[in-house]
Amino acid sequence: MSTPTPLYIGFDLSTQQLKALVVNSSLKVIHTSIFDFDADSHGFPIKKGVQFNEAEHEVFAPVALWLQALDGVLEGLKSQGLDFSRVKGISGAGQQHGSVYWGREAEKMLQGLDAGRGLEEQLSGAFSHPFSPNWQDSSTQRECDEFDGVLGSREELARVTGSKAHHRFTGPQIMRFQRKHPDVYEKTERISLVSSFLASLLLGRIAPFDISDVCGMNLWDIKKGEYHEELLKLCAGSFGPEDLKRKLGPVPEDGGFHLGMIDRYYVDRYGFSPDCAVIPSTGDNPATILALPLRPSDAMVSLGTSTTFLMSTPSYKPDPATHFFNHPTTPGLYMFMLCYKNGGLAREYVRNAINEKQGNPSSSAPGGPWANFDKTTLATPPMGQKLDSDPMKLGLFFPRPEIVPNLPAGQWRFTYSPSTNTLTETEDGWDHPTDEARAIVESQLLSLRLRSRGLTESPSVGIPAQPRRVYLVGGGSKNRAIAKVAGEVLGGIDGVYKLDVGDNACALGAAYKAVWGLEREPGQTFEGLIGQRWREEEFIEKIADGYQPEVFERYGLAVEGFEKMERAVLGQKQ
Ligand code: XUL
Repeated sequence: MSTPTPLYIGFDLSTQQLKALVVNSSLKVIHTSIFDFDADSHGFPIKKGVQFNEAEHEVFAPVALWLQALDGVLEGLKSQGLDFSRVKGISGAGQQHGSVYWGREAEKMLQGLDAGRGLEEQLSGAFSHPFSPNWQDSSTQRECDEFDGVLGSREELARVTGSKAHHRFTGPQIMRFQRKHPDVYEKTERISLVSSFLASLLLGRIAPFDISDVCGMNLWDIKKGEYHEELLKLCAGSFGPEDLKRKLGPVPEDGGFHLGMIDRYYVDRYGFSPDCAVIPSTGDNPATILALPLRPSDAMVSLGTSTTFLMSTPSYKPDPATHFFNHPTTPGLYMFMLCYKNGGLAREYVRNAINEKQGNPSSSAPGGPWANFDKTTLATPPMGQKLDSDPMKLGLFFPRPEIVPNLPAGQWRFTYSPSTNTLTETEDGWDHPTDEARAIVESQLLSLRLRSRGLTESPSVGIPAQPRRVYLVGGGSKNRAIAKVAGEVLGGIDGVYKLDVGDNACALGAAYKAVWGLEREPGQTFEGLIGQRWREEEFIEKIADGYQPEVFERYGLAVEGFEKMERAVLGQKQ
């Protein structure tokens, strides 16, 4: 009998669920198991995976919930008949920025797990604090102001750590925690990120941070590859930076590093092989760029409730409006990220207004409830310009307060004439809500083009800088009208593609990271190994043309008007 081929697990510990994806060495998905926090957990007063303290703008998750979920998701794989003994390696993705506070007995409890009893029962007492602050938390304005100020400016903080201070970033969160709960902080032996917490459970000891996810803390000096002393000092307050550094632990540089073998608990309880290796888990956004062999000039746009734009790039050009992280696998590369609060929800408002006016499309219409929105978008010329001499229609549509740029909820409509460089705030000439279908898609894409333009390169002489390919993932990637406009606005010399992995991109990226960590030849990059095994025809689909010179140039003029419009609106709010 031939030896069974190896399998790899990628976990995704996100806000609302824990998912496990099992792949083989050819990158094919064999099993998927999901533990949905609201639907499948018992004993936690959660809503969409989290709890709230609205008075203080706190959002947090009970850590014991995740213990219950890990056994639950493994039980799910067991009931599907997974032969755990074939699993050679595991990695994971965790919601970024969240922190877990371990008590003094944690290591002992992790090392003494009994396979006859569940993780929740045995580890609920391992934490000095039972909750993990969540990335949706916004309780840290005071701490953010201090972080932004301590090195002289937000620009300088962004230059050092890759981002200006953000409410959700772990440094400001830890700082507030140590102020609010000094006794608990004092009794905290170690602090994990959600990603390293997951790896710790699997290893049976506290795992180090991942080289990419550590950049979501506002504490890591990216260029120097070490914690920034002054930021540690600020964060730790009277407890001092040395104690905090010890609580945070070391950070191995290699994203494919073997942390060690899976804990005995999983061998005895589920039948894992004692030789199954644990590879560092990373953040969910860094894991997303590992769902395909993304090349440095490719862009990924994740069109979910919010919009994220991800690029892998050799250029480090930090700015307070954007994020830079170390690349999760490839030294010398960085992950560039834009993170918007308004994405799918904002488009849905316009879609509903259009359906109200035009009548709901039949449920069998291609595009479903989006049929009218799509038709209207495609029937409207770029920027609503019927004639070249017409002014461009540009707008901002934020049903929720936005981070990029930092503006309260609101809607603003303008016209812009590039020939005279005239920008006017007006609703004259706007046909509501018809003109808004194309305008909202353009508005979201123009913002991406504006903020990524310093990172793209010219593909060949005479062709303007742009991404090579644009990959769309997430719910909105099904929408062909958005794909078409994405190609027109962003370009993409090789076209616009859909990565057909549904909501699985981060778990898949984590599983691929495990494959790479275990099967790489010495010196072989992630992109090299995954690129060799990647079956393009099966995994992606070209859904729209990319670069079209005339319209790309026209949107180039629109970007200038768009930038002016943002500045005008920001000016009104000051
Ligand atoms: C990124 C961020 C979110 C979470 C979602 O900075 O806060 O995308 O990672 O889990």
